[in-house]
Amino acid sequence: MALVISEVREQIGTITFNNFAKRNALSRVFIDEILTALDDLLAKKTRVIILRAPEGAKVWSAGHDIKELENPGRDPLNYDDPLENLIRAVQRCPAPVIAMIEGGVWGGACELVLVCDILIGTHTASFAITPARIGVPYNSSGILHFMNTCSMATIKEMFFTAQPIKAERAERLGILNHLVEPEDLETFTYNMAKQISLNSPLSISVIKEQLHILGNALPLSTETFERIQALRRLAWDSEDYVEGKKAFLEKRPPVFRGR
Ligand code: LCV
Repeated sequence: MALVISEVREQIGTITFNNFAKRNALSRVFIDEILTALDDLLAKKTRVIILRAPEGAKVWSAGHDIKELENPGRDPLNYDDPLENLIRAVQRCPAPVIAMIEGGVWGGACELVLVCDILIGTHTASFAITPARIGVPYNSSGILHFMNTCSMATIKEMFFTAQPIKAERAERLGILNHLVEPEDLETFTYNMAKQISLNSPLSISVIKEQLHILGNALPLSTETFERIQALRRLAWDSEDYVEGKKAFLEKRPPVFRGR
């Protein structure tokens, strides 16, 4: 069964996640299908791309497929991780990508929607970033994506509590561009997509890439980068990461010992 449904209407592409059994957990196979759909839509000169879960979804995406996380002792969010590839593909996509959100957005999926260009959701949308629930370190480019959206205090609360931010607060915090009624979600989203599709795609793609370049323009010395890697190794080498992954697979709360 296809894990994504892709369609085009008046130069507006829609990729619908269709992996409910795993709550749209972003596995390698699922991500490959999303990337193929993205390429196919761009080949068809689509001017706007919408990422969505099926109407009325309780879960937009459960985030990284925990079963596929690297084993403890290795970087679980390394540059070549499939989810990192998807995040970069969305950032580099010349067409604006709109995240149309109903339901919970978990873990790496929260970063995925933050790198989308516009977020439109209903009151069922929520946003949780969860490495602390699994005992993994997040990666620096990912943290920078949060820093480009929210205040440091909001980011610390999200990462430290690993608890969902509800839609109303997410709109106040600038995570959601628009919070709309469920019955208005499609019309509102497609009207905005239509407005964008009538503007200059070249101008939009250049401005999008300028924002991507300037948003990532945070100079780091090599020593600072190496210090960050050493810090991250403390977490991905920890017993806590072993426990976090094991607890998820055993469907029980983790017991972290801080080592
Ligand atoms: C694999 C899953 C998943 C899943 N992976 O349904 O950001 S970081 O650093 O943390 C990064 C590493 C990351 O993104 O980690 C993943 C973070 N995600 C989460 O912590 C969410 C974990 N999932 C849940 O809390 C629940 O599944 C939610 C609340 C999303 C949905 O709950 P619900 O009761 O509707 P189940 O939990 O029963 O899940 C249905 C099936 O989907 C699998 C889960 O193992 C189950 O599979 P089985 O039917 O084979 O048991 N599943 C859910 N999330 N992230 N698999």
